[in-house]
Amino acid sequence: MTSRLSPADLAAYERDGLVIVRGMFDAEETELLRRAMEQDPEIKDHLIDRLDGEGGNTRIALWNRAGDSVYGMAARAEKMAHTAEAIIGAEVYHYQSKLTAKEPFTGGAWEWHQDYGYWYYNGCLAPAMFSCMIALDKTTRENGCLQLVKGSHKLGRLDHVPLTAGQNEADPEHMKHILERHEIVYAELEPGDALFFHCNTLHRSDQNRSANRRWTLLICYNAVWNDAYKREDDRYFVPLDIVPDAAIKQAGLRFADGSDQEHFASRPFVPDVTRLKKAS
Ligand SMILES: O=C(O)CCC(=O)C(=O)O
Repeated sequence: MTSRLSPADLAAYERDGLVIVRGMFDAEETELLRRAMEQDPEIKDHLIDRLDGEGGNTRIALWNRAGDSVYGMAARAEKMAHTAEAIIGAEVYHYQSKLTAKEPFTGGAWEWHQDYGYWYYNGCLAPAMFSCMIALDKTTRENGCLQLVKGSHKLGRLDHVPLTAGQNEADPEHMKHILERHEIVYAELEPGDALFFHCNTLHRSDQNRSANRRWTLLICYNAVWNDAYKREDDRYFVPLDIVPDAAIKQAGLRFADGSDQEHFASRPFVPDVTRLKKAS
């Protein structure tokens, strides 16, 4: 096992629902990932504008399979896969990857939500899932770094309500009380740092009003035993072909090959959270 989490890191993750690993990707690996996100024609072709309803915009690209590109290798590398297995305590598969690109001055905000507030609707029965946010640029309070509510993964899955066409938010009434009782952590990261956070950890981010770009790559894993029961959402179990860490640098600036091995998505998944109310 080449998990990058020490027993103390794992204990912190269990307690707080988040942990940061500094330098998860070294300078060369981070540069390859950054340039791939900037230059890969498949990423460019699948960029979607995610408007925040307040004039801001995050450009996102989403894909569901870890392929042979350099960013596929990052998701398949032993250091990521074994860290994921240590967090989940079982075999994992790649659930989704996402570029969230906040440009200077215009980058959009994200309101408080849990990823499991969305993923539950993909047919994953348990919150045995998490995200890893890899900083491609320095992330700061000024350029809209991720904010997380420490320990909120222990609150369970909250109700989410519609906010904009592309965004649901955690029940604002509960949020008011949660924020009175819990600390907010600002995930200020250097390029190559990785933030691991539980799928029930509440998180949000501010608009980027600064002159500095804030691009991050999110790689998400699910427990194999928690495979989505829905097949139409394209995030069901496909074995994770784990590769040595060296495969990232060996891939160099290898882009997607155009065969859609990655299963790029054409739109974000935003569940109709009013559905159950309508049915009753
Ligand atoms: O990139 C960000 O600031 C937020 C991303 C996020 O919350 C998500 O993808 O669920």
